Amino acid sequence: ELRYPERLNCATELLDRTTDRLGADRPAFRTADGTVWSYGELRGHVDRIARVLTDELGVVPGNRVLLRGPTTPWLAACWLAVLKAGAVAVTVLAQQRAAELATVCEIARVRHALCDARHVDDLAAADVPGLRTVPFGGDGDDDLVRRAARQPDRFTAVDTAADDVALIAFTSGTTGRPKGCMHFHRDVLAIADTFSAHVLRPTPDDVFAGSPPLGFTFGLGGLVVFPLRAGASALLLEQAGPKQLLPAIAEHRVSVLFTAPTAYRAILDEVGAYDIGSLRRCVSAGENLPETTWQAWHERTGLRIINGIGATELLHIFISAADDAIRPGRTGLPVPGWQARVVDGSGKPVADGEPGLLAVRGPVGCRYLADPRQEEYVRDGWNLTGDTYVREPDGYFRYVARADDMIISAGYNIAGPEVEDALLRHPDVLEAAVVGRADELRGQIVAAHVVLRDGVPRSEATVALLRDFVKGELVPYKCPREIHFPDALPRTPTGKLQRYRLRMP
Ligand code: 3SK
Repeated sequence: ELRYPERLNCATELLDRTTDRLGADRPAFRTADGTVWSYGELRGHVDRIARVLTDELGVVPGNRVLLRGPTTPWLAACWLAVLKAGAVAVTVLAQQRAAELATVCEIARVRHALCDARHVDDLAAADVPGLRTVPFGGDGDDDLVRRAARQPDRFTAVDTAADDVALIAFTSGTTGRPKGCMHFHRDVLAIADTFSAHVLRPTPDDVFAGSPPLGFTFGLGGLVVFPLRAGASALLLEQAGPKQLLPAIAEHRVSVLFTAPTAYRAILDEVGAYDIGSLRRCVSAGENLPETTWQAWHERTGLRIINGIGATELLHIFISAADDAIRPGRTGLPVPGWQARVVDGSGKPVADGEPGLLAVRGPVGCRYLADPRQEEYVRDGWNLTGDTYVREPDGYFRYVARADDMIISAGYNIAGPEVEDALLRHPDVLEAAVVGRADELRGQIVAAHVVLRDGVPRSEATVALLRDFVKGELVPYKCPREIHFPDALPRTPTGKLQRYRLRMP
């Protein structure tokens, strides 16, 4: 069981304790252009920003401060400074637009925003009453970086309680009004002391990098919390698409990679052209990792992807496995410190091998900010993630589908991801999403949306080829009755597939 002192400031633990333990000269953050911030420099920036917050902007403990921008050391420094000042960081994505920002500010009662100077327009357009926005990284005299440079470089962190709120992370899911998930100072350390400590087991020499942005807790954990807790460094990439990842890994000797299954597939064909010998950990989360993708990556690189399931509600990954414990096609085992089971609609555990709802509990729990959906997510102390899973007799957890993504066709239950995995085994298929579409006769039919590799014709012949292929892989009732060939699949800014858009007629 994790034990933390009653008084705890997670930013002090991540930054000051690590600096005191390992020395101020070690690298903390790197950027693509070769800039390196040591732990000592990072601490100086963070303390000066914290002083601007408290002494110039009048931020007091408990105030909510919005943070918005691409993945940069300045954004990460602002996050740490807000926490050191005892305020609450409200994280959003740089891509989120005015209407969504206005909703987030209203729900979280945000009065201050620290925003990358290149992204202030949408925030201004959100027209939040009473919001004071301070840009950073611009050339104005009121820019946060300039203001901070005029401050002394030491700030004594506010004496927060371990269960004071540190972070409000928003999840919009794939549709619906955004929900703010409140997380305590101790929760931030708990994700490092469970998933990172037990599965990644990082050392101070590790270099972390990846594609999820800091406004998504997958990225915040993987690129800030885990490296700082371990005294390691992180390469913070503003552009972290498939084109940038491989050259960045090669040039900066990245050893721990965080990205999503789509990115692993997208970089597969290019991977042989780069020296990625520095990589020792490849983490995949944010979406189901098909076994086909795991095998293809393993064949090309010799590396075993660490699969994981996490949630904004629970901050980070709670089921996973590393090294010899990895089973391709399975998510893994509950991370030490976490418990997981599969239950029916009334919360009763189902037998191993039977599909049901995933229920988890551990050091971090879901706490929606003023949202009645809390009662649906947490039942009897267990968090219901909305995923259908099977616990196999050996204790491993296997993903089936999102609970509301099961397709029921002519009385058969069909899991879209199983059909997607079958389609992905065909060499012409780059991406696949399988959903149920309403049908008078069968209730639903299986509809596949397939992104083809360059040069493959979008023709009836390809439809027939893929249908025959799936029939050879799966029982025929799972074969898609419809196959569409879009240019790309609809995704949220964090890369999650928006299946509801595919279900629309
Ligand atoms: O939403 C997710 O899938 C996720 C995965 C890993 C860590 C955090 C999150 C929110």
